[in-house]
Amino acid sequence: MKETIYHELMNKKKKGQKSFAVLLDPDKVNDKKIEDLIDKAHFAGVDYFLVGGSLVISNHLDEVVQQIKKKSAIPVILFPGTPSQVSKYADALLYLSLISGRNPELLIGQHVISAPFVKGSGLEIMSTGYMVVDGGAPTTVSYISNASPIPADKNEIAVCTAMAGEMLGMKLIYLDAGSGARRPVTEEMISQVASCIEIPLITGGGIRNPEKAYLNCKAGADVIVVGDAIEKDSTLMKELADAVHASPISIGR
Ligand code: 1GP
Repeated sequence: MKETIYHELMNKKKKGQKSFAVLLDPDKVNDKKIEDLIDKAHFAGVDYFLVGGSLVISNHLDEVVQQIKKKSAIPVILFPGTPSQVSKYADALLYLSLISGRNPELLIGQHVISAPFVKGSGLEIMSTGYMVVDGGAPTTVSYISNASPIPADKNEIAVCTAMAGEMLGMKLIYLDAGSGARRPVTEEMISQVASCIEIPLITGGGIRNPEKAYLNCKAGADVIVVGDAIEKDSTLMKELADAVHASPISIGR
């Protein structure tokens, strides 16, 4: 199985380099918007595009991915809300298991059904322990997943969940407060989780400004994902990317 992007993420982690990923929801972009986002992403030095959404209502995932690939060398990583969100034109897939929830379908059930299809896609598959943290309001992901998020102040639950995910063989942990979260995951939770795992840590959900992106990196996040804030104001992309790339190696790690 391919491991190109994962090797890159691990190498960056060893060197303390942080990555900035822009999340595109295929339901919320059109051709013109994608072109604009790609131009801005090149200018900003964005490391990855994540493509996906909790609900993909439209049917143009392939077209969105192909359009990005035609114009850009920035790797495209799928972040699927459902198993059908697979496009062979992407570079990699976050193979998510919702380890913060207790919904067996999202832990393993849907994976069993889609396994031959996913394997046949030829994508680089990165198994990801997906952890949803309470972001202050019900988000699409918590509603769709029918699973309670980890309470925002229960750092120890987040730590134990991430540790279990790593020991089960997951290659990445994604701490997510959900798209447009009122309250993003706290630096305290990020720092505690990061100090207990050796695999790369992705954080997202409600990150709206460069300061928060920077602080998350300082707390130990390896990849910062922003979707909603950039959808509302794409000029933020450069400042966010600069903040992530300027982040120091997190203390003690
Ligand atoms: C959502 O982590 C992602 O699953 C990104 O969140 O859209 O709030 O930036 P935002």
